[in-house]
Amino acid sequence: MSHESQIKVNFDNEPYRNEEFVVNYKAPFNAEPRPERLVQSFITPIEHFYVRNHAPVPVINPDTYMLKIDGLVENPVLLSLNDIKTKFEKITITAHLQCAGNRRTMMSEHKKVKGVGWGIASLSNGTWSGCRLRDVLMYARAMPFESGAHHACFWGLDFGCPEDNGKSYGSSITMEKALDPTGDVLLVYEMNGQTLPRDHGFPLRVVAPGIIGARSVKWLDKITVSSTESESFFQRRDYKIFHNGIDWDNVEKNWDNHPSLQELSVQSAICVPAPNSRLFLPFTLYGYATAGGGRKIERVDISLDGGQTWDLAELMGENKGPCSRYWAWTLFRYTIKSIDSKVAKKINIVCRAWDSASNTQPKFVGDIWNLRGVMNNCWHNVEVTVDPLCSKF
Ligand SMILES: Nc1nc2c(c(=O)[nH]1)N[C@H]1C(S)=C(S)[C@@H](COP(=O)(O)O)O[C@H]1N2
Ligand SMILES: [Mo]
Repeated sequence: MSHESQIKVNFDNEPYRNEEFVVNYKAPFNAEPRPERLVQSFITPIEHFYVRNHAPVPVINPDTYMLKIDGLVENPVLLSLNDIKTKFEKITITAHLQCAGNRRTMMSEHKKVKGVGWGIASLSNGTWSGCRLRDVLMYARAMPFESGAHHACFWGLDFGCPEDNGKSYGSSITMEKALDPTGDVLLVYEMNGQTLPRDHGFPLRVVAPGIIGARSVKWLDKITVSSTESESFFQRRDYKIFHNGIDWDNVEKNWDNHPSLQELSVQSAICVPAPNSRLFLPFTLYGYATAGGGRKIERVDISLDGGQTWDLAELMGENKGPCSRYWAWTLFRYTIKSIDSKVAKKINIVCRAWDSASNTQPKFVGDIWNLRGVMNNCWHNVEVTVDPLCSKF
C-alpha cells in the first residue's frame, strides 16, 4: 500500500465548483478552465479561475480565525481577521497566478513526468485586496537580515496532504521579496472585489506576485520568520527543476542541491483556436503571455509556418501594475487575413513571448524536460486547417 492511501482525508466539505472546469484530479481538487475562457476577459471571473489544491478545503470560522506570526520576530503576535482588516492599510493589486506545472501534459507527452497533468490553462488573472505582508512583518518586528531572518515560511490549515504524511501545505519566500516595498506580497481577503472564496484560501491567503503559484499559500495559519526556507515537502521535495539526467533512481541525492523555484519565467500560449480547428478567414487568434518578477511583456511573436518566419501580435494592454511592476498577464491577438494557398491547407501556428529583460521561450520541450514537469515554457503551437474557400468575404 502506498503512503498516499494511508492518510485519512475527508472530502465531504468541498465547495461548489463550475461544471465546465477541466478536472485534472478530483480529490484533492485540481482544475483548469477551458482555454478560451482565459482570453474572454482581462480579469478571470472566479468561477473560471484555476484551482490547485493538495488536500481537502478546510472549514474555517472567520470569527475565531487567528493568524500566528512567530520565529525571528521580536513581537510574536496573533492577529484576528478584523485586526488584519483594520490595523493595516488595504492594498489592491492585479496579478496573475500560475502553477509551475502549467503545460505539464505536453512535457509528459515528450517523456513521462510525475505530477498532476495540466494543459495550458493552470493560470488566471485576478485582483487581490488585503494588507502588505511587509506591514505585518514590521508590526511583529521581524529581526534584521543580518540576524538570520532570511525566509518567510507559511503554513496552511489544509491538513491531509498525502505527499507530506498528512501535514498541511507549506511553502516559503525570501525575506527580500517579503519586505520589498515594491514586491507587493499581500495577505489577501478579497479576490475580484468579493470575499476570498473557499477554494482560493478563505479567509486569508498569501499572494506573492511574480513567483510560482505554489508560494502563495492559501488558508494561511502561520508565518514563521526563519534562517532556513520552509521545511515543507513542497519547498524541499517538490517544485524544483532538474536537468534531464536526473531521474527517479538518482533524484534523492539531488533535491537538496537544487534551489526551490521562485520567480516565474516567460510564458505564452494560444488559447483560440483549439488544435485541429478549421479556420475561416479572416480569423483572429487569442492567447496570453506572462513574465516573472514583475517584468513586462514587451512583444509576442506569431508564426504561421511552424517558426520559420514571424510577425508581431497585438498586445491587448492593461498589464501594468503599480509603478513599473507588471504582475498581471498580457493578452494578445493576431488576425490571419490570408494564406498563400487556394486550397485547404494545414498550418502550424506558433507563439513566443519576450519580456523586458529580453528573455524568451525555448523552442523545444526536450531542451527543458525535467522529472517533475515544471516550468514548461517552450514555444506553444496549434495545428489547424485554413480553408480559403470558406472565407467570410
Ligand atoms: N494551503 C495551500 N496553499 C496553496 C496550495 C495548496 O494546496 N494549499 N496550492 C498552491 C499551488 S501549487 C498553487 S499553483 C496555487 C493555486 O492557487 P489557486 O487555487 O487559488 O488558483 O496555490 C498554492 N497555495
Ligand atoms: Mo502549483
